[in-house]
Amino acid sequence: MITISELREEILKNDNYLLMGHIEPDGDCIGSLFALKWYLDKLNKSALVLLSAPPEDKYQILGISNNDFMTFSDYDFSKKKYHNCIILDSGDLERLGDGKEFTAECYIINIDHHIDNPAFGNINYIDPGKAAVGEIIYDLIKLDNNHLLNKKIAAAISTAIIADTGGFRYQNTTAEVFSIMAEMMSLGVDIYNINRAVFAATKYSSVLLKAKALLTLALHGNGKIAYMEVNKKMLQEAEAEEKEASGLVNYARDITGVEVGLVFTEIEENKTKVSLRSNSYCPVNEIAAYFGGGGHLRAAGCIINMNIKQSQEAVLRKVEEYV
Ligand SMILES: [Mn+2]
Repeated sequence: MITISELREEILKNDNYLLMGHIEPDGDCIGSLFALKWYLDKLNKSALVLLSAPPEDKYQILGISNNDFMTFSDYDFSKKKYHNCIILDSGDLERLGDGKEFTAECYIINIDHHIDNPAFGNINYIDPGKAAVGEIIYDLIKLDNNHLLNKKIAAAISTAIIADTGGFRYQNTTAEVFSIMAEMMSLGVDIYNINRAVFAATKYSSVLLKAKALLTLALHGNGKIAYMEVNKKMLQEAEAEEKEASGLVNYARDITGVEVGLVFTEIEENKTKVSLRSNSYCPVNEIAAYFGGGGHLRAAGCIINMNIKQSQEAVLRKVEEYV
């Protein structure tokens, strides 16, 4: 792998960057995209963050302006072509969703921390030892001897790290993470309110969906596997969007004695999204990969072309082999 200094050299070689991350962007994705964008601004490099939709309201705390990004629908591909693209936090190119087409003729710099990233870029900087891509952006910015790091960039880096460490609760929380966060706080970043924005600000529809999903909670494999489902009817009744089901898997994983938590979400009648989380030993990224997905050792996902019940049977059988 190239070094962080070599990564910086590569980035400095070009200008006019398209910055993209995975669809349904989480805090690491949003935080690292805008931290990198504002850093490139300071280097007098032009960069556009391209998103499938405007950032969720909770990220308003970062002070993202409408000039900082564009969405797929308002981006006129025929008018301005980008030749250089930096892709963040995306385990593979498919994670860009419809955004993949915008990268077709681009020279791609791929910056990520997913262990199973196939190095799809022309330049790849993949470090699974980093808790968040935000940590890699921090390392990059630090090469410029501090003077480019300001409170706004620090808040974006903090959001990335807080999101991907689950507020410093996951196994990826290292001494390095705390040392970065101490520095971010000394720059005046409001950690309390970022934490609240990322984890505590919950919509009524999300809570209603949680109530419905929890009623389906079941144990399997001598209590080592806990799973629940989210179907279309529940989404409709709660007036919730599918992405609001994303945090539910933690409730399954956090049950005493459980090693693997699973949520099965109905996308279409014969298309089911599976979220997998583990606590201490099960490599859920292997299980997700078996079904065509991927992720991290303790957090992974896949989409299976079967209905919810069939998907449950297939995945539970596979997880049993591990617990
Ligand atoms: Mn991430």
